[in-house]
Amino acid sequence: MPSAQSAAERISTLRSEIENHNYRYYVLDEPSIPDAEYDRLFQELKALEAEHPELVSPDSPTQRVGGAALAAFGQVRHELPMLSLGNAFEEQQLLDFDRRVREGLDLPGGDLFDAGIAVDYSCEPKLDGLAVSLLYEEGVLARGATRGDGTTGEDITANVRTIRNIPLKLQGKGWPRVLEVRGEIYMPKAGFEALNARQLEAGGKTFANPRNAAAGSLRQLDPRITAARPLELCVYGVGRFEGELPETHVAVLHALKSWGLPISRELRTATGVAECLDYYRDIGTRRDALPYEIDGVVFKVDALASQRALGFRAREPRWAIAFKFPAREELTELLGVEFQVGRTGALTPVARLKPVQVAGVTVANATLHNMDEVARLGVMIGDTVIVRRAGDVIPQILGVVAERRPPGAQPVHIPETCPVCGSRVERTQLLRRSKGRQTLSEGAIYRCVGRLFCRAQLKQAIIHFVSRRAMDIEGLGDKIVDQLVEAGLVSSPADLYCLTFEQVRALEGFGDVSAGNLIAAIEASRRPSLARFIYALGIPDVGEETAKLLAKALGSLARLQVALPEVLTYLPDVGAEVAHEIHEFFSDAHNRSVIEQLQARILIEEEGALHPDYAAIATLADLIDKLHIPYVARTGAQRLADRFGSLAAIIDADWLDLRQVERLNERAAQSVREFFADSQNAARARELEAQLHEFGMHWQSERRVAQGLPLSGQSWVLTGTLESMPRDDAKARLEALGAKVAGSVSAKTTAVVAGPGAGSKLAKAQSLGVQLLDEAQFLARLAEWESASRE
Ligand code: D41
Repeated sequence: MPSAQSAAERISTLRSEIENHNYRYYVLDEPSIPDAEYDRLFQELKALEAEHPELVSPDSPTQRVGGAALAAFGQVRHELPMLSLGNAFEEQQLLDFDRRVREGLDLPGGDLFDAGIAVDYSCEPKLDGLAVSLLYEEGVLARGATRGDGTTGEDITANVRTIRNIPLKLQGKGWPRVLEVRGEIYMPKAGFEALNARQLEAGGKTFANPRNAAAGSLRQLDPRITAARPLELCVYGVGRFEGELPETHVAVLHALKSWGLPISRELRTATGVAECLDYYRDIGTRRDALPYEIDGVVFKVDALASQRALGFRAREPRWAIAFKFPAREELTELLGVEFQVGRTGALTPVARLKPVQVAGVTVANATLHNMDEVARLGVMIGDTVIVRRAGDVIPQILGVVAERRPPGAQPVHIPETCPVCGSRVERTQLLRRSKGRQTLSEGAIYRCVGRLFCRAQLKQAIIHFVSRRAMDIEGLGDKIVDQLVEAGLVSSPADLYCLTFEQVRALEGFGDVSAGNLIAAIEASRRPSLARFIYALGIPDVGEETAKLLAKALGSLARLQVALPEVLTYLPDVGAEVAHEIHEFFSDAHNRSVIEQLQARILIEEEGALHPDYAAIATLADLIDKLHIPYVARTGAQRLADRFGSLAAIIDADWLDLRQVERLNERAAQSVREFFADSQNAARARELEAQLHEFGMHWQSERRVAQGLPLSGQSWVLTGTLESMPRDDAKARLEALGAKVAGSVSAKTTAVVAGPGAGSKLAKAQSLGVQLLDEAQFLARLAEWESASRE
């Protein structure tokens, strides 16, 4: 037990160590210790502070989790007003700015090619967030405030304390005794995506863009909410200070960085306006790749003496200007909604817009994703909507301007019949599980039931079937697929293999050579691997990775075709929904007949045998669990398995036997009895057991996977970029330790390694509470396990 004295010393050491690691991590971007080590220091500090509450101080790193909620924000008067920034939207406006600067400084003139006497400018990206002021007194964060109207803002001290890259104490020495810094609080793109995914999952409101998300997160009266939001600070200037600072803007920012404050990694100096333009263009080309949203760049006269000489006009400094990028969001009118039919028959609502220029491109269509999205946006035909176009992605509708809804606005309805083939449109069912029971609920996706009778689905199915990663029929592009279908030559993928040279030759645009090439390419695709073939079938939710897994695990198409959905879920990475889709696909008579025709015309290369990795992994408890007996969860299933040892014994068990199962409650016991009293259920259970046997997936009392390797039986997911090694290497190293590396996150996932740029998988892992590791933590663990397994 440390004495109060030594506890105080240790607390102080821990705090400065942690602050120092934060600085290396957030400001220098050079993590100095593995995250696991950081966590240990942090936990030790927390424990010590819990023992000695009198030693807790607001600048302790443990205080970032957010304290008590406020009733309202206080007001803060900025002693030095927070100025606004003038804007330039065109090159000429920037040249005019530079001319005014030089005139103001009495420098001889020049032009774009002859700079005259060029001015040094600092260049920074213009972050799209919220301007704030942070006050450090004696190096300790004393107050945080929003910019407000520039004169008065709101006191958000409790909230800014929760932001990880804001130092609670300044590092190093030489900082002014009083130092007010100014910067932008923003939400990085990845954090924004993850937050929205989380909000959606939790039924909360989503944010239209990272800026709104940052504003909404900062304006929380409860700092614990802010603490859970991925906000960051970037400092771009200094307000009030008492002490010494360097004499140029860039040098000031570097000094701030040395004191632990985060500044832009893109900060540069430019000599003359021509170099400013180079900077603008360079950042413009990298805009999409930056991890945060920017809406332009900011140029500032670098010499502070020149800044003072230039002064301000109204509330704008004469020495700074924002050169904006073209806006990515514009307003326009929603003229109508059409429905596109995809490969699986899913109807996608597509917005028809009054054409509008967005970032230099005319936008007339935008995706609305699905009917849930339509409902979430609350969008009606006739509405004024906010459209966004970024990079190459399909334009999106972000929201509706409610005040501008015209009187005649019409709701968006899903059509009752397919707009392409006239078949019925059905709402998809989602599998859900609650209280151990599997139920179907209404999904957001509507599908045309026409399958390959629907031309839209047929064309998409064939485009997918012939694609490079599927059957890889070279030269069979979308346009030719269209021609083949329209000419009535192809009404299923199987028909491709009956095409003749003469039929192709007769199509518009074909000659002897091209027709011959196409026939040869089709010919060359007649011996696909099982994995390619499964992928080519285009089963909903079965991507390339899942197809490979199914091929490897089951070894034959025949086995896949008859596999019960429960049996499929024994495979890693195959969840109940995917299993359901596979089963549905092969239950469809038309699909079966197309496959039969295909099998007569091509030769699928099958392994035949079941892969040993996937055999003998089932346990009796797993099997019982998969029966989804109401009120019997995984632990209940385990207890039944332990007590009875075989499925037959459980089916035959009477009430007394069941009541004797330790710690199985009465309701569960009752439910088991009722379940097996239904002969269909009993038959289904026996069928499942028989199929597992047939497939060689015998259960054992203990999971065989518990043997040997440190990660046996674990399922890992890698997402985002890894900086220290290619992803394939990481995968190989995990596999060498016995883990499986899966392509998607599920409740079965052991851990997710998330690098920069991680998006939906990270969000899913967070929502499922799956263990998350960053690269540093991952590397540390890998090293531990690898050395353990060498011993
Ligand atoms: O990144 C920004 N959003 C940014 C904003 C920046 N890099 N520099 C800025 N510099 C200033 C002056 C020149 C007035 C110190 C700013 C802003 N102002 C600003 N942000 C919001 C209002 C003004």
